[in-house]
Amino acid sequence: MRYGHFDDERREYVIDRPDTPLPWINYLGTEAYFGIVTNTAGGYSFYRDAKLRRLTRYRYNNAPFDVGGRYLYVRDDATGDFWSPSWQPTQSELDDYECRHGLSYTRIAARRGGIRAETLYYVPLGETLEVWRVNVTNERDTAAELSLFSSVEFCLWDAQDDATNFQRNFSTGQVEVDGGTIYHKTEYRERRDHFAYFACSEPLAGFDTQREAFLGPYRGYDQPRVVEQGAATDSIAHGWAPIGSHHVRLALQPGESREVVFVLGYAENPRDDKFDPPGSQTINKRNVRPVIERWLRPETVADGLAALGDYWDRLLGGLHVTTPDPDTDRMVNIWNAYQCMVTFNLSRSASFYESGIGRGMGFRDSNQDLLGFVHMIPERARERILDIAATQMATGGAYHQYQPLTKRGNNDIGEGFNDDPLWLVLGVSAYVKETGDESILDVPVPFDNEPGSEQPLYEHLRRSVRYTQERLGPHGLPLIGRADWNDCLNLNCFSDTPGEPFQTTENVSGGTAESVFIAGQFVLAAKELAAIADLRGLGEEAGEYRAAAEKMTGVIVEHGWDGEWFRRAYDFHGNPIGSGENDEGQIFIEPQGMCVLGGVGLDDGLATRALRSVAERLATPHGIVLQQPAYSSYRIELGEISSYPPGYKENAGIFCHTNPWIMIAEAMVGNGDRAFDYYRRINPSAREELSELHRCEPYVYAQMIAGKDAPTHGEAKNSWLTGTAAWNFVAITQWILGIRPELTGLRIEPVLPADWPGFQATRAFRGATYEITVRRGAEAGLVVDGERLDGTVVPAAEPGTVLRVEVTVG
Ligand code: BGC
Ligand code: IFM
Repeated sequence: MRYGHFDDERREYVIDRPDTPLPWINYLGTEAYFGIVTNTAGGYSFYRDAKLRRLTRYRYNNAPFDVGGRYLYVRDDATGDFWSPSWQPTQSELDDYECRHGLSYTRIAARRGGIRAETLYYVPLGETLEVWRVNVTNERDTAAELSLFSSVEFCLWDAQDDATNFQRNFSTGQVEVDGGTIYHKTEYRERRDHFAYFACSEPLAGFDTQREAFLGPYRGYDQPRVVEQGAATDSIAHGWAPIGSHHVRLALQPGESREVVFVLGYAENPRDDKFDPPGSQTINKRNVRPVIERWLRPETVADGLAALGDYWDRLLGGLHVTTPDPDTDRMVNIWNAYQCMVTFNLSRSASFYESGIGRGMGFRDSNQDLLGFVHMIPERARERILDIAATQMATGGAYHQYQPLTKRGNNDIGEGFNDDPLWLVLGVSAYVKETGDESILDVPVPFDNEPGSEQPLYEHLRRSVRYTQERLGPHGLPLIGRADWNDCLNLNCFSDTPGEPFQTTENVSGGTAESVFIAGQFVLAAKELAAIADLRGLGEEAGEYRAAAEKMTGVIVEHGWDGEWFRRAYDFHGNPIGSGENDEGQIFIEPQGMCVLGGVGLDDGLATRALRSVAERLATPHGIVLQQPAYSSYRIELGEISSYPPGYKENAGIFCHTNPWIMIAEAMVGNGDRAFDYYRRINPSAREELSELHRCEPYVYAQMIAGKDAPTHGEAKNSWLTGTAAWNFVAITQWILGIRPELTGLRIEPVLPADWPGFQATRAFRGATYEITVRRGAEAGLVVDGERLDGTVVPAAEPGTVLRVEVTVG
């Protein structure tokens, strides 16, 4: 069953009933000001940092899940009937409802009793504000006297403090209302130099800024007293819960429409120019007033929306494919690319599953997000790489996370996830392959943001690789530390008293447990760095990296091979994990993917055997589970992985991030059928028909789908902010369709399903455009502008050129 459909022409997903199984969300904002918006106008907004600069409030773990947001109320002043044109929060019966989630905008339209209201929400490029454009139409054959009420609930900036520190916060709230604009200025008088504003294009019949006055005692947003009574109270918040609500009266003739614009924004004033007049308690509005006036004008709003469309045309224009599979096309051309951009912007901070008050930007996560994004905005990828690298330590180790606002390593999490540093090599390598910009390698970047410690970025990469080499365990495999990619595989839990294992934060990163996954990742990263070293004329050094990769490959084959698949790890006691010797957790997906990605097992048949084991033991119709058999009970020597019930998350869930590694590995061994089959199993668009089971949005990947051991097998969770987005994009575009940037040019080496006759693609690469046609033929070959080339790499062309590339695959 579906809850909507794709409108590919308009690049929208159209939801046609409001009661989706879970909130189906979208993101507003592309640069600094962001908002989450659900299909019922729920969600919240923030400036740069979802934790520290939260504009609007969200109450966590609420029931229903999706409550609190950018709510409007339409009231028929003749009858007193009022309703929400986004269904929530009044849940009034609607004659019509439609939500269109587009690229960085959402449009929600509804009709009741002959009145239609359509609201467009978006954040204009280059601004720190969001626009709500409401069109109210009287479709009756009689005149209508209506009231329109807006509402937002302000967050007192630090979202964590806002949700907990009531003894203080109930007394700090402050607002100002000036010329119909509501200014939220809590703590502006002392520790803050920023404020929020909420403005309306129409003359007001009234306003409210105190929640209690707007809602009335013991009422929620589903029945605000002010709306019920049809009259605002002009309340001014002193403490308690500042809100913003405008009351506009609309008299509409039959067929008449009225456009009302609301603008919610964020502004900062220089510290020495906060007040007007200086020394008063009144916000200086000189800078912000013209911005507000401009964005309240309908022409500006229309132009801003068009500019946003152009922006997405530009971003998505770099890769366009036409294949025999519409689900592939719409994910590659629109939604997967869009999700990559969103994950790049937000890392893992704010979604309906990430609270925005939890984690910062992940070192590991952001490097992987780059892989799906670098072809769209290379400049921002460059900037991100330099930010991430500056949080690396001189040892080569890395803070696991950093705060986006300060760009500083997050001490709460610290280091010791021993895979972290190697992701930097893979991220930088992807950037250089895409752009050809070697100059980034020479940029001086500090360690731990310490001024004076700057070294060229290339030196950071060296230290990343050395970090692994200096931390090898008893078998010569890399030490795992606190965990590797699998955060929940915590193998350094040991006991001082034999038979009584326990875990402390001191011992988790100090132990001797080893990771076959990191070993595979090391082989991959060392080979990538060797190629970069060659590029820099450091042939000898390149040779050392290749030798190190070869040596580690030998160690993997000797100690990491279990007979039919790659082992996962060795625990603190030296016992293998992910081995036929284990009673549970005999085979894990991660090393089967990552070792093959590193090239391990390609020439001796191990890769093929490992992949056959994946197909036999881990694959399900809903995707490939992380391991089997699931852990049936908690085991302290394995840590958090065994704390999840079987079938969920790292304990044998379908952890979608890992599936593309297997797709890539299958493509590497030439199995296009299996690669594409795995791709389709988790492609959200291909799962649209299963929406009742899948439950998450059909237009973006979720982190996890419940595995076969779970009673809810096939149900997705944690949509949007996941490395799944970038890796699936890489798997389908670079390995199955085979259009792969390399240091020397654009490789085109498709590994297609047998029943595909071919496909077409347009790919921008280093300023040139490649018009690619792939066909089946008896003899494989590559023809560029009529000339046959050896191999499968098209050398980088002059910027501005258009190349016609014809590829024949066997
Ligand atoms: C786990 C969390 C853990 C997080 C850290 C998640 O996959 O479920 O428990 O804290 O990773 O990144
Ligand atoms: O690899 C991690 C990621 O960094 C955060 N989410 C979970 C993944 C697997 O544990």
